[in-house]
Amino acid sequence: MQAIDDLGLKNLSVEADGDGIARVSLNRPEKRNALNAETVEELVALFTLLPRTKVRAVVLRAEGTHFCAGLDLVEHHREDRSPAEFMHICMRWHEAFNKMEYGGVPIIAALKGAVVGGGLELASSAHVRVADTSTYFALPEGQRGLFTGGGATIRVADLVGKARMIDMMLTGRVYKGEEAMSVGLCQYLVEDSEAKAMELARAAAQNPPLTNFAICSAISHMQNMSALDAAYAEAVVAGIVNTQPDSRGRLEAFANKTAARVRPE
Ligand code: 1HE
Repeated sequence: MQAIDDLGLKNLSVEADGDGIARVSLNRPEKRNALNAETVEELVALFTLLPRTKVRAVVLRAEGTHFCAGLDLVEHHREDRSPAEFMHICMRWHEAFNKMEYGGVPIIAALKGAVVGGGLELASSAHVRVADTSTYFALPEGQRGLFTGGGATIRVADLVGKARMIDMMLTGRVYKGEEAMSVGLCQYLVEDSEAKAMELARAAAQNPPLTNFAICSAISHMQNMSALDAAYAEAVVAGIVNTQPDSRGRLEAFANKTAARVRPE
Protein backbone atom coordinates (compact mmCIF):
# COMPACT_ATOMS: atom_id res chain seq x y z
CA MET A 1 0.00 0.00 0.00
CA GLN A 2 1.10 3.55 -0.69
CA ALA A 3 2.62 5.32 2.32
CA ILE A 4 1.63 8.80 3.48
CA ASP A 5 5.21 9.94 2.82
CA ASP A 6 4.83 8.94 -0.84
CA LEU A 7 1.89 11.31 -1.36
CA GLY A 8 4.26 14.26 -1.83
CA LEU A 9 2.06 16.58 0.20
CA LYS A 10 2.96 20.27 -0.07
CA ASN A 11 0.02 22.07 1.50
CA LEU A 12 -0.62 19.55 4.26
CA SER A 13 1.75 17.94 6.70
CA VAL A 14 1.18 14.75 8.66
CA GLU A 15 2.89 13.51 11.81
CA ALA A 16 1.76 10.19 13.26
CA ASP A 17 2.83 9.02 16.71
CA GLY A 18 3.33 5.50 18.02
CA ASP A 19 -0.25 5.38 19.34
CA GLY A 20 -1.72 5.87 15.87
CA ILE A 21 -2.72 9.50 16.40
CA ALA A 22 -2.04 11.55 13.26
CA ARG A 23 -1.72 15.32 13.38
CA VAL A 24 -2.79 16.58 9.98
CA SER A 25 -1.89 20.25 9.52
CA LEU A 26 -3.11 22.74 6.95
CA ASN A 27 0.19 24.25 5.97
CA ARG A 28 -0.39 27.45 4.01
CA PRO A 29 -0.50 29.94 6.86
CA GLU A 30 0.77 32.78 4.65
CA LYS A 31 -2.53 32.42 2.72
CA ARG A 32 -4.54 31.79 5.89
CA ASN A 33 -4.81 28.15 4.78
CA ALA A 34 -7.15 29.05 1.93
CA LEU A 35 -8.10 25.94 -0.03
CA ASN A 36 -6.62 26.01 -3.52
CA ALA A 37 -7.25 23.16 -5.95
CA GLU A 38 -3.95 21.51 -5.05
CA THR A 39 -4.78 21.39 -1.34
CA VAL A 40 -8.13 19.79 -2.08
CA GLU A 41 -6.41 17.11 -4.17
CA GLU A 42 -4.06 16.48 -1.25
CA LEU A 43 -7.03 16.11 1.10
CA VAL A 44 -8.59 13.58 -1.30
CA ALA A 45 -5.35 11.58 -1.51
CA LEU A 46 -4.67 11.68 2.23
CA PHE A 47 -8.15 10.79 3.43
CA THR A 48 -8.46 8.04 0.82
CA LEU A 49 -5.30 6.45 2.18
CA LEU A 50 -5.63 7.11 5.94
CA PRO A 51 -8.41 4.58 6.70
CA ARG A 52 -6.16 1.85 5.28
CA THR A 53 -3.21 2.72 7.52
CA LYS A 54 -2.61 2.10 11.22
CA VAL A 55 -3.89 5.59 12.06
CA ARG A 56 -6.60 5.32 14.73
CA ALA A 57 -7.59 8.97 15.09
CA VAL A 58 -6.76 12.28 13.44
CA VAL A 59 -6.34 15.76 14.84
CA LEU A 60 -6.97 18.21 12.00
CA ARG A 61 -5.21 21.48 12.81
CA ALA A 62 -3.67 24.44 11.07
CA GLU A 63 -0.39 26.32 11.01
CA GLY A 64 -0.67 30.04 11.73
CA THR A 65 -3.37 31.87 13.61
CA HIS A 66 -6.36 30.99 11.38
CA PHE A 67 -7.77 27.52 10.77
CA CYS A 68 -8.93 28.14 7.20
CA ALA A 69 -10.06 31.13 5.11
CA GLY A 70 -12.13 28.97 2.73
CA LEU A 71 -11.94 28.88 -1.04
CA ASP A 72 -8.74 30.35 -2.47
CA LEU A 73 -10.42 33.45 -3.85
CA VAL A 74 -7.28 34.69 -5.60
CA GLU A 75 -6.83 31.42 -7.49
CA HIS A 76 -10.54 31.37 -8.32
CA HIS A 77 -10.30 34.92 -9.65
CA ARG A 78 -7.12 34.20 -11.59
CA GLU A 79 -8.39 30.97 -13.16
CA ASP A 80 -11.58 32.66 -14.42
CA ARG A 81 -13.31 29.26 -14.34
CA SER A 82 -16.27 28.23 -16.45
CA PRO A 83 -19.42 26.89 -14.71
CA ALA A 84 -18.44 23.34 -15.68
CA GLU A 85 -14.89 23.80 -14.39
CA PHE A 86 -16.07 25.09 -11.03
CA MET A 87 -18.68 22.35 -10.79
CA HIS A 88 -15.84 19.84 -11.11
CA ILE A 89 -13.79 21.73 -8.51
CA CYS A 90 -16.75 21.44 -6.13
CA MET A 91 -17.02 17.74 -6.85
CA ARG A 92 -13.40 17.32 -5.73
CA TRP A 93 -14.21 19.21 -2.51
CA HIS A 94 -17.10 16.79 -2.00
CA GLU A 95 -14.80 13.86 -2.69
CA ALA A 96 -12.34 15.08 -0.05
CA PHE A 97 -14.94 15.90 2.59
CA ASN A 98 -16.91 12.70 1.99
CA LYS A 99 -13.70 10.71 2.43
CA MET A 100 -13.30 12.45 5.77
CA GLU A 101 -16.86 12.12 7.04
CA TYR A 102 -17.45 8.57 5.80
CA GLY A 103 -13.91 7.23 6.12
CA GLY A 104 -14.41 5.55 9.49
CA VAL A 105 -11.41 7.17 11.22
CA PRO A 106 -12.31 9.72 13.93
CA ILE A 107 -11.29 13.25 12.92
CA ILE A 108 -11.14 15.88 15.63
CA ALA A 109 -10.81 19.45 14.32
CA ALA A 110 -8.73 21.83 16.46
CA LEU A 111 -10.02 25.27 15.48
CA LYS A 112 -8.64 28.78 15.89
CA GLY A 113 -9.15 32.15 14.27
CA ALA A 114 -11.18 32.17 11.06
CA VAL A 115 -13.22 29.09 10.23
CA VAL A 116 -15.04 30.66 7.33
CA GLY A 117 -16.67 29.71 4.06
CA GLY A 118 -15.01 26.57 2.76
CA GLY A 119 -13.04 26.48 6.02
CA LEU A 120 -16.29 25.84 7.85
CA GLU A 121 -17.21 23.24 5.24
CA LEU A 122 -13.90 21.53 5.99
CA ALA A 123 -14.41 21.76 9.76
CA SER A 124 -17.94 20.41 9.48
CA SER A 125 -16.58 17.29 7.74
CA ALA A 126 -14.69 16.40 10.93
CA HIS A 127 -16.48 14.30 13.54
CA VAL A 128 -15.79 16.60 16.49
CA ARG A 129 -15.06 20.34 16.49
CA VAL A 130 -13.03 21.97 19.27
CA ALA A 131 -12.88 25.77 19.31
CA ASP A 132 -10.71 28.13 21.33
CA THR A 133 -11.50 31.69 22.34
CA SER A 134 -10.02 33.09 19.09
CA THR A 135 -12.21 30.92 16.88
CA TYR A 136 -14.98 32.47 14.81
CA PHE A 137 -17.32 30.98 12.26
CA ALA A 138 -18.89 32.64 9.23
CA LEU A 139 -20.17 32.00 5.73
CA PRO A 140 -19.06 35.13 3.84
CA GLU A 141 -20.12 33.69 0.48
CA GLY A 142 -22.99 36.17 0.17
CA GLN A 143 -20.64 39.16 0.54
CA ARG A 144 -18.24 37.68 -2.03
CA GLY A 145 -21.03 37.11 -4.56
CA LEU A 146 -20.58 33.35 -4.24
CA PHE A 147 -22.45 30.32 -2.99
CA THR A 148 -21.27 27.42 -0.89
CA GLY A 149 -19.85 24.55 -2.96
CA GLY A 150 -18.14 22.28 -0.45
CA GLY A 151 -21.10 20.71 1.29
CA ALA A 152 -22.25 23.48 3.62
CA THR A 153 -25.83 23.11 2.44
CA ILE A 154 -25.65 19.61 3.87
CA ARG A 155 -23.22 19.72 6.80
CA VAL A 156 -23.49 23.28 8.11
CA ALA A 157 -27.27 23.17 7.76
CA ASP A 158 -27.13 19.90 9.68
CA LEU A 159 -25.12 21.51 12.48
CA VAL A 160 -26.98 24.79 12.90
CA GLY A 161 -30.27 24.35 11.01
CA LYS A 162 -31.46 25.87 7.75
CA ALA A 163 -32.64 29.21 9.16
CA ARG A 164 -29.31 30.01 10.87
CA MET A 165 -27.33 29.01 7.82
CA ILE A 166 -29.42 31.24 5.59
CA ASP A 167 -28.97 34.13 8.04
CA MET A 168 -25.18 33.55 8.09
CA MET A 169 -25.03 33.63 4.30
CA LEU A 170 -27.37 36.56 3.78
CA THR A 171 -26.03 38.86 6.48
CA GLY A 172 -22.46 37.69 7.06
CA ARG A 173 -23.28 36.95 10.70
CA VAL A 174 -20.25 35.78 12.67
CA TYR A 175 -20.55 33.32 15.55
CA LYS A 176 -17.95 32.81 18.25
CA GLY A 177 -17.55 31.72 21.86
CA GLU A 178 -20.52 30.43 23.82
CA GLU A 179 -22.93 31.47 21.10
CA ALA A 180 -21.08 29.30 18.55
CA MET A 181 -21.29 26.44 21.03
CA SER A 182 -24.96 26.94 21.68
CA VAL A 183 -25.91 26.89 17.99
CA GLY A 184 -23.88 23.71 17.40
CA LEU A 185 -20.91 24.98 15.40
CA CYS A 186 -18.52 23.43 17.90
CA GLN A 187 -18.85 20.86 20.66
CA TYR A 188 -16.03 22.13 22.90
CA LEU A 189 -14.86 25.66 23.73
CA VAL A 190 -11.51 25.72 25.53
CA GLU A 191 -8.35 27.77 25.97
CA ASP A 192 -6.19 25.37 23.98
CA SER A 193 -8.10 23.64 21.19
CA GLU A 194 -5.12 21.56 20.08
CA ALA A 195 -4.46 20.10 23.50
CA LYS A 196 -8.15 19.28 23.91
CA ALA A 197 -8.39 17.79 20.41
CA MET A 198 -5.38 15.61 21.16
CA GLU A 199 -6.96 14.45 24.43
CA LEU A 200 -10.20 13.58 22.59
CA ALA A 201 -8.32 11.80 19.80
CA ARG A 202 -6.45 9.72 22.38
CA ALA A 203 -9.72 8.82 24.09
CA ALA A 204 -11.36 7.84 20.79
CA ALA A 205 -8.32 5.79 19.78
CA GLN A 206 -8.92 3.56 22.81
CA ASN A 207 -12.09 2.21 21.18
CA PRO A 208 -11.78 -0.80 18.88
CA PRO A 209 -11.15 0.39 15.27
CA LEU A 210 -14.23 -1.45 14.00
CA THR A 211 -16.39 0.38 16.54
CA ASN A 212 -14.91 3.72 15.48
CA PHE A 213 -15.40 2.78 11.85
CA ALA A 214 -19.11 2.30 12.54
CA ILE A 215 -19.40 5.52 14.55
CA CYS A 216 -17.54 7.56 11.92
CA SER A 217 -19.30 6.21 8.85
CA ALA A 218 -22.51 4.36 9.67
CA ILE A 219 -24.19 7.24 11.51
CA SER A 220 -23.61 9.57 8.56
CA HIS A 221 -24.81 6.98 6.05
CA MET A 222 -27.89 6.26 8.13
CA GLN A 223 -28.82 9.93 8.20
CA ASN A 224 -29.15 9.67 4.41
CA MET A 225 -31.59 6.75 4.60
CA SER A 226 -35.25 6.37 5.32
CA ALA A 227 -35.93 5.45 8.96
CA LEU A 228 -36.90 1.96 7.88
CA ASP A 229 -33.68 1.39 5.93
CA ALA A 230 -31.57 3.07 8.65
CA ALA A 231 -33.01 0.73 11.28
CA TYR A 232 -32.17 -2.25 9.08
CA ALA A 233 -28.63 -0.97 8.41
CA GLU A 234 -28.15 -0.26 12.12
CA ALA A 235 -29.08 -3.83 12.99
CA VAL A 236 -26.64 -5.18 10.40
CA VAL A 237 -23.79 -2.94 11.58
CA ALA A 238 -24.50 -3.77 15.23
CA GLY A 239 -24.57 -7.44 14.33
CA ILE A 240 -20.99 -7.16 13.11
CA VAL A 241 -19.60 -4.62 15.60
CA ASN A 242 -21.25 -5.94 18.75
CA THR A 243 -19.97 -9.48 18.23
CA GLN A 244 -16.39 -8.57 17.25
CA PRO A 245 -13.56 -10.36 19.08
CA ASP A 246 -12.21 -6.98 20.31
CA SER A 247 -15.31 -6.43 22.42
CA ARG A 248 -15.20 -9.78 24.23
CA GLY A 249 -12.53 -8.79 26.75
CA ARG A 250 -14.33 -5.52 27.46
CA LEU A 251 -17.63 -7.31 28.07
CA GLU A 252 -15.89 -9.86 30.27
CA ALA A 253 -14.33 -7.07 32.32
CA PHE A 254 -17.75 -5.52 32.82
CA ALA A 255 -19.24 -8.86 33.81
CA ASN A 256 -16.34 -9.41 36.26
CA LYS A 257 -16.85 -5.93 37.71
CA THR A 258 -13.33 -4.86 36.78
CA ALA A 259 -14.33 -2.42 34.04
CA ALA A 260 -14.74 1.29 34.73
CA ARG A 261 -18.32 2.33 35.40
CA VAL A 262 -19.98 5.27 33.66
CA ARG A 263 -19.88 8.17 36.12
CA PRO A 264 -20.63 11.87 35.68
CA GLU A 265 -17.04 12.92 36.57
C1 1HE B 1 -6.45 34.45 0.86
C2 1HE B 1 -7.69 34.11 1.40
C3 1HE B 1 -8.59 33.40 0.58
C4 1HE B 1 -6.57 35.17 2.89
N1 1HE B 1 -8.19 33.12 -0.67
N2 1HE B 1 -6.11 34.14 -0.39
N3 1HE B 1 -13.29 33.31 2.26
C5 1HE B 1 -13.33 34.59 2.69
O1 1HE B 1 -14.11 35.38 2.22
C6 1HE B 1 -12.32 34.95 3.73
C7 1HE B 1 -11.23 35.78 3.10
N4 1HE B 1 -10.14 36.07 4.04
C8 1HE B 1 -10.26 36.99 5.04
O2 1HE B 1 -11.32 37.54 5.31
C9 1HE B 1 -9.00 37.31 5.82
O3 1HE B 1 -7.88 36.96 5.00
C10 1HE B 1 -8.88 36.54 7.17
C11 1HE B 1 -9.89 37.09 8.15
C12 1HE B 1 -9.07 35.02 7.01
C13 1HE B 1 -7.46 36.76 7.73
O4 1HE B 1 -7.20 38.14 7.77
P1 1HE B 1 -5.68 38.65 7.91
O5 1HE B 1 -5.75 40.13 8.07
O6 1HE B 1 -4.97 37.86 8.93
O7 1HE B 1 -4.95 38.26 6.52
P2 1HE B 1 -5.06 38.99 5.09
O8 1HE B 1 -4.10 40.15 5.07
O9 1HE B 1 -6.46 39.27 4.69
O10 1HE B 1 -4.50 37.85 4.12
C14 1HE B 1 -3.17 37.39 4.23
C15 1HE B 1 -2.87 36.67 2.92
O11 1HE B 1 -3.72 35.55 2.79
C16 1HE B 1 -3.13 37.54 1.71
O12 1HE B 1 -2.24 37.13 0.70
P3 1HE B 1 -0.96 38.06 0.29
O13 1HE B 1 -0.31 37.30 -0.79
O14 1HE B 1 -1.54 39.37 -0.13
O15 1HE B 1 -0.12 38.16 1.55
C17 1HE B 1 -4.52 37.13 1.29
O16 1HE B 1 -4.80 37.35 -0.05
C18 1HE B 1 -4.47 35.66 1.60
N5 1HE B 1 -5.79 35.11 1.80
N6 1HE B 1 -7.74 34.56 2.66
C19 1HE B 1 -6.99 33.48 -1.12
N7 1HE B 1 -9.76 32.98 1.01
C20 1HE B 1 -16.33 25.69 -2.54
S1 1HE B 1 -17.02 27.20 -2.45
C21 1HE B 1 -16.46 27.92 -0.97
C22 1HE B 1 -16.71 29.40 -1.02
C23 1HE B 1 -15.94 30.13 0.04
O17 1HE B 1 -15.15 29.60 0.76
S2 1HE B 1 -16.30 31.80 0.12
C24 1HE B 1 -15.39 32.35 1.51
C25 1HE B 1 -14.02 32.80 1.12
